[in-house]
Amino acid sequence: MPDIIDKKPAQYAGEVGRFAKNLAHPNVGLFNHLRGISVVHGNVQDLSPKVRSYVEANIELCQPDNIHICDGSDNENKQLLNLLQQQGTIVPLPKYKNCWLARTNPADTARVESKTFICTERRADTIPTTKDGIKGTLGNWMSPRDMDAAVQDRFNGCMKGRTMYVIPYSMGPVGSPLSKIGIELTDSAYVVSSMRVMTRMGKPVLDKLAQSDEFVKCLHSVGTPANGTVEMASWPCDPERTIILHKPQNNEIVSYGSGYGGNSLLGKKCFALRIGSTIAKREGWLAEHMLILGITNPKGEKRYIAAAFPSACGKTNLAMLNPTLPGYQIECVGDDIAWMRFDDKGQLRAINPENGFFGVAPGTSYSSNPNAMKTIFENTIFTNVASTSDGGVFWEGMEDEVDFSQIKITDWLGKPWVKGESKTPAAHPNSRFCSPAEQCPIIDPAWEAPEGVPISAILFGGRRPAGVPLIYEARDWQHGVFVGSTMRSEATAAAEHKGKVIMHDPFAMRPFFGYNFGHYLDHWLSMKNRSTNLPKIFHVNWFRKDVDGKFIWPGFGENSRVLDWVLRRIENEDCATETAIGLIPKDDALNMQGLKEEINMKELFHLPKDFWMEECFAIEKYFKEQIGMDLPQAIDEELKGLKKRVNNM
Ligand code: OXD
Ligand code: MN
Repeated sequence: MPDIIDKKPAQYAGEVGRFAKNLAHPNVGLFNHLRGISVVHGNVQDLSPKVRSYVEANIELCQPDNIHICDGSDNENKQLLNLLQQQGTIVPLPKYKNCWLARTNPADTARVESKTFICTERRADTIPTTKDGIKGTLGNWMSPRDMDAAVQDRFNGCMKGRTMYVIPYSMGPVGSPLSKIGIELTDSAYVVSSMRVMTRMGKPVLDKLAQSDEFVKCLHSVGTPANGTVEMASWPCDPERTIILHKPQNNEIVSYGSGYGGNSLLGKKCFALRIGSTIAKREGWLAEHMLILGITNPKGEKRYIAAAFPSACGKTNLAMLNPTLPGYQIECVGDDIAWMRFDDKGQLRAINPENGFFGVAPGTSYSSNPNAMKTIFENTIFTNVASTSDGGVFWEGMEDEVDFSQIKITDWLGKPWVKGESKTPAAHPNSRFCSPAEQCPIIDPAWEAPEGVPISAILFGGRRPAGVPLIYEARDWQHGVFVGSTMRSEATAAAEHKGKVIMHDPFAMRPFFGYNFGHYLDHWLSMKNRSTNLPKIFHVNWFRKDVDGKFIWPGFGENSRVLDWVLRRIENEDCATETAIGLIPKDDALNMQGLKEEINMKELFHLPKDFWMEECFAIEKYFKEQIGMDLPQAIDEELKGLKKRVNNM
């Protein structure tokens, strides 16, 4: 009996000739674990020995029926989309070109932070040691033994009857010295099609691996619940036993039970942030939850800015901003993740490791983000948005786009939805579009530059309804690191948290740290020795509300006025004034030219002493309870300094 059976399902018929060649290859004899497995797509000889043994080991564990080695071609993608359609996972959206709608199992709609673990020998390498009785909120730890048991428990035979896809992918442009490679093994064709959008995927990556053989190991299965209903389901998943595991020591990710983006597209949060931050620590760079934008002023001077905001706080909107300030132009490098390192001249340079946008749909409209709207109606997979009777999509925020007298809406659960009558949202609040970045009309010409773009400023921000001004500038790098560590924001729908509680979300990385946050702060602080030309650090808050609960600042395109001030500060223009918390614009220093609305600037920049005393207290408590002994002394000193200045306000 041959090791590999030549069994081609109908949808792979066109590939038979190539497989026949594979089967004749003498190397096939090496694949002892492939006994009885069909290679239904691709060429096993294209896998480097290290990749091959990773695949083999997981074939033995997961016992799939078929192997599909992804080449990233259009043809392959078409076949997969057909398959997904046959399975009922996606439906076409005929109103647009090559767009699809996936409806997930309603129990699988967001990242599951409580089931996400970092696995190290010592707990203290993963999370700070919290005080007795205090639940840590800076990540979850698991021992290697428990991880092995969790994997064995879930993955043994979990792909029986299914196809294992082998996805070779690059985070960052293939071949850039700042890029890294991953191999994701998954039993989900939805994951393959989405990874093709979100990463550079396929043959060029395998070719690259033939030279270097370094890759992050990513194993994913949608899972097989005990009741065995999985094969019937259009969205197979196993929410009860979902688990997302990371082992930094092995550059390894294992994810089970969820098909939802952040849990299953392993290049994104799991690799580019969690494992990425551990690699970055080892290699002396930064892997951050940040958008990257280029901004050109009316004089034609261009700067790049990176900005960290918690999930679903408008990173995509800022990254694609249409400036209202005349003569300014913004171009987008990335909307979610930045990999940054200092070059040999001390210039911080960033790449966007992703290849697409996995953006939150609700709230996206021609008025809030016209550039996103011009990006997402081609070659896009929508997930959990509502659909329209004319073959399109709908979500909260798109009301002006739809003629409700003509068009019927079906909500994300597949039920009829009537504007003004239905009590539940039409689209899930965490519904997404997954679109190629190159389609963005303002994609930056240097967005794929292998050397990255030079970063002149870093912004931190969050949703703060009270007390926090529109913008303030950190006094220096160390103070800026402190500002990042004190970030707080209202909870959003991106994960499983409920309600409008103000959560601490340092560096917008709380769900994404790959190692002990105290050590992460040390790492950020150590960057100051790498350059004499450090970027300036700022904190922004577009979300301050007045006493009537209305936003004081109009936001969106008007945020260009804030960026203009940032640019002028980068040039050291004397347009800032010291306050207890940092530097804010001098009176009249923000360019308000052409702004029609009357803005209460006093209220926008007011620093209530009692609020800031309370804030210092909350930060101190947070540091003591959550970071404890791991808090760097420099950060403690910054807190003391802030308290003193606030006291003297
Ligand atoms: C995201 C997130 O999906 O931060 O980008 O949750
Ligand atoms: Mn994000």
